[in-house]
Amino acid sequence: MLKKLLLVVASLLIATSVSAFSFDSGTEGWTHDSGWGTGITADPVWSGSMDHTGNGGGVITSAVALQADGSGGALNLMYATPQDLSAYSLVKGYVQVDTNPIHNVGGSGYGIGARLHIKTGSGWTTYMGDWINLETANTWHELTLNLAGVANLSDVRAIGVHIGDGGASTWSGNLFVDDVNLVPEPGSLIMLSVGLLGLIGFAARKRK
Ligand SMILES: [Ca+2]
Repeated sequence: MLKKLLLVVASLLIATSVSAFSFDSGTEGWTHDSGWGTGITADPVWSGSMDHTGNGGGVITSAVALQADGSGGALNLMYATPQDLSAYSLVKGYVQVDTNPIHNVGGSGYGIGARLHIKTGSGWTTYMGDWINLETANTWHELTLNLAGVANLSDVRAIGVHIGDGGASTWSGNLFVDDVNLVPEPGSLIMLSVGLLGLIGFAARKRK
C-alpha cells in the first residue's frame, strides 16, 4: 500500500502535464476553423501511421495550401461547453509538416510557422503562442502557449493550432498535430503532492 502510494506521488511529479489530446484513437472532435483563412478547408483526419511519442498511437492530419495573402489556416476543438483551464499555466503541442517550405524568391524569406491558440470568454478573444518555424519537414516541433495573463481562463471556448506563412510565399503540404497537453500551475501540483504525502503519512501510521 505504502509503496503503491509512493509510486503514485513519484509518477505525478514526473508526469507534470495532462494529456488533453493524444489523438491515439481518433480526431477527438477537432475540426478545421472555417473562420480562419483559406489554408485549411477540410476537417482533419486520423492517421495511425505516426505518433509524436512513437507509441504507435496516432495523430490528426490535414492538407494545407497556404496562399501569399498571410491568412493561414487553423485546426481546433470548439468545446461544447466552455472549459475551466484556470488550474493550468501552459499549453503544449507538437506539429510537423511533410514538405520543406520553399522561400519566395524576392520575398521576405519567411518560411512557414505554427502556433497554439485558445479562445476565451463570450467575445471569443484569441490568445496565441509564439510562432515556431517549421523549416524542417518530418520533424516534430514543440509549440507552447503561456496562459499567464489570459483573461477568462475559466471560460475557454476553443483550443487549437494555427499554421501560416506570413504572406511571403505559397506552400502546400500536410500538417500533423499530436499531444496537445495542459501543464498544471506549479501551485496546484504542490497542493496535490502535499495532499498525497499526507495520505502516505496516514497509511504509514495505520501500518504500525
Ligand atoms: Ca498520439
